[in-house]
Amino acid sequence: MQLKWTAVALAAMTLVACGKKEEAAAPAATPAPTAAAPAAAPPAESIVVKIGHVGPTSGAIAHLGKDNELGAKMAVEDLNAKGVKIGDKVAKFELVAEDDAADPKQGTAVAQKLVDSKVNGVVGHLNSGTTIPASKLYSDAGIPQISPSATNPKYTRQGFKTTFRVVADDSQLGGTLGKYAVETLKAKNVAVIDDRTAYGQGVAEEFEKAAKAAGANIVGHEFTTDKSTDFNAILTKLKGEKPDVLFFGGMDAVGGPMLKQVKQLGMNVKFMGGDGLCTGELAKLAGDAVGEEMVVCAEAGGVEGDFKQPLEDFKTKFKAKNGVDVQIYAPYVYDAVMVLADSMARAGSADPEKYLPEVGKTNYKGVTGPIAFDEKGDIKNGALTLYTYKGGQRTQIAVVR
Ligand code: ABU
Repeated sequence: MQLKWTAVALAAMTLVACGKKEEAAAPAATPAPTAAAPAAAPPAESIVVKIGHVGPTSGAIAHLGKDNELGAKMAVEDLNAKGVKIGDKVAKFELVAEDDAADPKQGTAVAQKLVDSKVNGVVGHLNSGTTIPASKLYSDAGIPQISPSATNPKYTRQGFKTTFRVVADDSQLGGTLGKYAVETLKAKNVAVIDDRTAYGQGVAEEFEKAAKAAGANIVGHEFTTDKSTDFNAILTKLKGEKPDVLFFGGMDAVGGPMLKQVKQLGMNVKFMGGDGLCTGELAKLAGDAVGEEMVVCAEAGGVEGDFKQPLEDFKTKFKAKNGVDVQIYAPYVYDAVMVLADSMARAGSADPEKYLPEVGKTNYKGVTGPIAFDEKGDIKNGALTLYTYKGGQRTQIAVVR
């Protein structure tokens, strides 16, 4: 029986279930036997389903890793509260959370740990630089992996059957932002900086390609690292080229301090970036330098119409439960866990070999919108949400496809 997971997830969140009616097979309460009624069937046998989650919960982007991990924790709690049957057994979901510190070596070390502990599926990692090398280990072990945030296209283009992604990729992010810089912001001269990570370099190259194709001059492309704090030399060099737009390929932990130095140098630019920049934390990291509509960035997902309310409700519940706002990808992590559970329920098995084919057939309405995968494992018809910052708050500009 195919469980309708919109109902499962959203009922657990006391949300409207988007028209889905079928009930999850929650374990029934066992009534006491009476003289008039025969004894009820014994409670169904249970199985433990281990969901591995990996993100950087230490280091400069720990705020993002923790955001992701909290999304996974909420999904597991909601699944257990609802009660889910896989085959004829009641599933008890367990979260096995690991920290990769956004470091590729630590990423493969913890991936091997998850493989050795025989997790049934993995959600993660957060960074492309950790997700791509780790994906080989999960693929060799036949364990389905869904990344909620790694956007480098290579992740799903390695020929592995086990790799899936619930967000758009860097070609969409960089491509859309490049076009937006020229067509909407009317940029003529564009400068680029990237942090040389799999994500930062990839998204910056896609941005540059699209901006150039739309007619912009690329007046400079400089490089930094994901640990740098002083950007004066490269910013001074780029300032001399008088760019209208400065695009940064990298994460908020570097982008925030960079933005402060852009302001100190008196550079008159729109500061653009991909999803790694586009977090709630950026306003804190950059302080006043985040400016009023000076930053334009994009999240690699987006909802419209009837799908807006479930996402808003998720964010409200997240805040109430965890005392902090969603940074960016917690709802995508939540949905990725639900997609694994949905696939197991449809397969009637949590054995990775048995349920992996069902992941590819996913047709799930989550809190981040409809989720189905193409032949590579990428989300079909992925959206982006463009944001700016006003009054220190991340503020939506538009959802684009
Ligand atoms: N997509 C931005 C953050 C994660 C990554 O792809 O490295």
